[in-house]
Amino acid sequence: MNLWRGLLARSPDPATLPRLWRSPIRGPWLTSVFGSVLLIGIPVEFVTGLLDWAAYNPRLRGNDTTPHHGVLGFYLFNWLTGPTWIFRLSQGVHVLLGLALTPILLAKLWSVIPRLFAWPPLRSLAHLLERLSLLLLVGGAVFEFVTGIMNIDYDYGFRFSFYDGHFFGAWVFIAGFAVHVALKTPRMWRALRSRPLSEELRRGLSQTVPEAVPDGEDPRDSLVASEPASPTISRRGVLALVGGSSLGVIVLTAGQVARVIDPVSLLSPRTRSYGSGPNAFQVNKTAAAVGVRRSDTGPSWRLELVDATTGRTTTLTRPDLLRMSLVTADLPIACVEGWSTLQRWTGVRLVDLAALVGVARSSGAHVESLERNGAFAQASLSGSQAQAAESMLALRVNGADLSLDHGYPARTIIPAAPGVHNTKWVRRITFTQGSRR
Ligand SMILES: Nc1nc2c(c(=O)[nH]1)N[C@H]1C(S)=C(S)[C@@H](COP(=O)(O)O)O[C@H]1N2
Ligand SMILES: [Mo]
Repeated sequence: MNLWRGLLARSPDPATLPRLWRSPIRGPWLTSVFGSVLLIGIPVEFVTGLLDWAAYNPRLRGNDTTPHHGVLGFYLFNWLTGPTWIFRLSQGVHVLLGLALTPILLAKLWSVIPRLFAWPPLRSLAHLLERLSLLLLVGGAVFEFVTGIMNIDYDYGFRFSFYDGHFFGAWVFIAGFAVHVALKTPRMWRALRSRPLSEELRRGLSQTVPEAVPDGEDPRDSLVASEPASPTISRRGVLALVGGSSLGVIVLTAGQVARVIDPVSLLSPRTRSYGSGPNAFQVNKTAAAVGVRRSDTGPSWRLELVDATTGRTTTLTRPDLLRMSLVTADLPIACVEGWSTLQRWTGVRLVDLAALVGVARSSGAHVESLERNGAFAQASLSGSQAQAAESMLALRVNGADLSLDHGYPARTIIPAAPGVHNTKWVRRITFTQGSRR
């Protein structure tokens, strides 16, 4: 109690704080405009994020990079094998929208910053709970945006797994978000109705005056500055600035998702050149980076096929594989880091490989790489992925042999799956027998 009284006694002169935050355009209306965009955008981020996580098939052996997810895995379902662009879409939306929302999130935080320093910090139990939800909300938002952007940027500067952090962070963030929405939506509607957007867009700098403090609101609790400075930018100017930043981010980043506007994709770390020719497209990890040697992939390379139930095993050389009936399909690689690419792959169907060890209906497959320790050196596939007509062990791309960096001698290509399921430098595939009816 003494400590509390001491803190209150030390509280800064109430007259000095408002002077720090004097922008005349701060107010419930501006905050609500940014808030309404986030109100739509954040749930889309949450849903596409959960879909992306389901796409990893975290229940299958070796795929679960997020242990102890417990009840949070309640919604998991078998990821789709078509349409083939579906993961490209959900992942692309997640990354692009997340980047586009970043300037809006920053603007929203700027617009409420005086409230984050409100004094005294705690007044009642209800007030305490609201501040706690704000901690989850603001902390969660900043954490999710920072880890997401770092991941897109190849920058794994944090000590924990990106999957674990981004996944658990999303649940913390959405909890704070839900409380915040429940508390603030009525106020948001009122504020939005107080100044129609069309009218506001007609007001230039000279007509930019502070908002009125809403009826019944203590001026000390208001977003409206108590001692506003004269305006240096109109509200429509701020909206243009923030909206323009979002559009700019989309234009500069879309290249790595769609590769339609390569030369301007300045923000995309993956649009560096990969030379020319059939194998000139993104490489996630090079053979050298993961210690796969050319000698392991030469004539001595063998593909091992195993029936997990009977233990039956077959080995094949690359010429053996090339003599089998081959399929060609245009399939994307869509990486969680936000880039995707569509290429023409040629290889042997996984169903034909399963048949070689006597598995007519596989309920799953486990694919292992020559690579020894990497997190993506193996992947488990669901039954529907193992049986999909387009799932293949690719040997060639765009009419040429795979390059070493794209997985020579052979790699899996799974329709509609996240990039990590397209294991490079495959050495063994173990099929599980499906239950016979
Ligand atoms: N053995 C092995 N396979 C792998 C990876 C890896 O690091 N090692 N990376 C995966 C990831 S995350 C992606 S997005 C794709 C990228 O394929 P690419 O490098 O041919 O474009 O390969 C997948 N297959
Ligand atoms: Mo990836």
